Amino acid sequence: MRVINILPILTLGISLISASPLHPRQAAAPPMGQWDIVGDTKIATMHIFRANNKEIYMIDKLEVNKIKQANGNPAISGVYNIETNEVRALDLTTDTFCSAGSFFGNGTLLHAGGAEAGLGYNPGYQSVRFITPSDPNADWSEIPDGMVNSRWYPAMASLPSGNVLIMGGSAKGTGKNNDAINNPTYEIWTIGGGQPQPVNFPLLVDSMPYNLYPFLHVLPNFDNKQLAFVFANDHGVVYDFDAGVVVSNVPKLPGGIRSYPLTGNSVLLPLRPSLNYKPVVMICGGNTVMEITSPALASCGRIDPTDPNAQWEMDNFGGTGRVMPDSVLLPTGKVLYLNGGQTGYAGYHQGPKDNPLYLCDNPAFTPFIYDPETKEWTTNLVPSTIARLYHSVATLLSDGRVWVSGSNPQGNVQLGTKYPTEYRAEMFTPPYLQTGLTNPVITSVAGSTTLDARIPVTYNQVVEVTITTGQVNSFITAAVINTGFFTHSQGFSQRYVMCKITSAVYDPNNQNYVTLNIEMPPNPTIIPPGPSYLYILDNDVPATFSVPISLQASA
Ligand SMILES: *[C@@H]1O[C@H](CO)[C@@H](O)[C@H](O)[C@H]1NC(C)=O
Ligand SMILES: [Cu+2]
Repeated sequence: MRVINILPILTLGISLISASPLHPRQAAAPPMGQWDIVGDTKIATMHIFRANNKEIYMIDKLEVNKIKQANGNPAISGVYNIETNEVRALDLTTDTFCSAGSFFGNGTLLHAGGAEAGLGYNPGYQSVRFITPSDPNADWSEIPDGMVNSRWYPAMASLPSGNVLIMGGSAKGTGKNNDAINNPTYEIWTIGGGQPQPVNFPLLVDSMPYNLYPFLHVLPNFDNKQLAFVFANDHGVVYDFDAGVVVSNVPKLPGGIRSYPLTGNSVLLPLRPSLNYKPVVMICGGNTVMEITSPALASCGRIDPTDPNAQWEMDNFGGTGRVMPDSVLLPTGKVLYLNGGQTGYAGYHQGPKDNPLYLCDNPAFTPFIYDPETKEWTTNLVPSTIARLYHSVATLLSDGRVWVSGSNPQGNVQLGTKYPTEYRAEMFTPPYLQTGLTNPVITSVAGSTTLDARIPVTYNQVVEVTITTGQVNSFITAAVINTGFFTHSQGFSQRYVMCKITSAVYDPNNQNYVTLNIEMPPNPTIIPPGPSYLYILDNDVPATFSVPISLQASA
């Protein structure tokens, strides 16, 4: 008889290993993972988000991309179909250059900010834009002067209320921020509400000039509070967005500067019921000075910002300095770091196209995988062949692969240069899909066998999920993942919550059929309402696809 193991929540082994330096793998081991060039994005992918199991929404800045929108202007936004590798152009009227996005709890994405007019487009500095990917032929609607003031390089987050936070930015495109253009405020867009008023946010004054695209993570709690960790330059705060007060200051992160143009990466590590959803933030990479030859930071710091004695625990960034790294939370609860370069900082190249001087060079071709539990780095992964520098992105797919695109360190499309405007879409297959073990298949969720439309679930709901397994000794785990909105090394609202599996029963007539009871996250501070995905894994091998769900504030 086959044995089905589920994660024993209360006895989950918690690693007690303290900060470990590198654990080099055997030199002889062949590198793991696989890269495939899969398609042509036709639009440079400065910003992307995945909207369902087959579509990635792409947003660029104003430039003459390969396709046009309906009115004949060059398209700057489109939908990439992962199954067909085809692109559908979307219609915009304002410039989206260095903007941000996040979902409302109702399934509409709010996108905000941008820059000056051109190519038939209006200015986008104050624009807000809405799109509901579940609509047939979804397209943008815009309010060009939606925001009271301008935001280029703002950060955004979905809040526990289902509303969307927009924070910071500057009134103009700039190499680094300055007081004349700084916008040290935030605003909260509410479902059904009108234009919000900006609120002052002092961290964005005292972190000058390195405060653009501040890092922003909503923090779990059991007090129904809208708390977030906000970090810019080399320090951060915990802030209460209902009370409008700083709850605590977090110590300075040593090593250098982590925000644009010395861009590092910040990720909220997976939240686990066994650790009572203790939030640990990991910030990696960046640089010390805006110099082309300056080696990127090879350090990471991790911290629980809610700990009253919060201290940074420093780690080595897998042994390689990186500026502009992207991080993708994998279904296994590990973090994939990829893209970026090993020297310099973010920005366009200097000099002519024929003889450009790139601000960031020495591309980091090899992805790393970080295990937040053991603190080990897996670095013997196959390198990509494509440089992914300024304006490159990556996102997790439904089947556990990672889609990677972009790189465009110039103001206008340039092809045939050392680091061109990059239109090749690439797929990274992580080692967990190369084990030879059979992927589980999800066959129903909450009684529904239609698994490509979002299934509504509520907090704490115990959801019945049926799967088929093909492994001899199954070990089933489950997680809810918000795959986030990616731009400029940021994964806005990206989150991973491991789920309790309260029971697993297999069909006596067919040992491959298993019925699971999976408990959804306990409240909207753990993961805000709106679109997410339910991933099921068997011995760390993800199901053939994950199921789009929609977390609802109430039944
Ligand atoms: C969600 O709320 C936003 C903000 O009020 C609104 O623009 C959008 O139309 C709503 N979406 C749906 C699907 O109701
Ligand atoms: Cu940019």
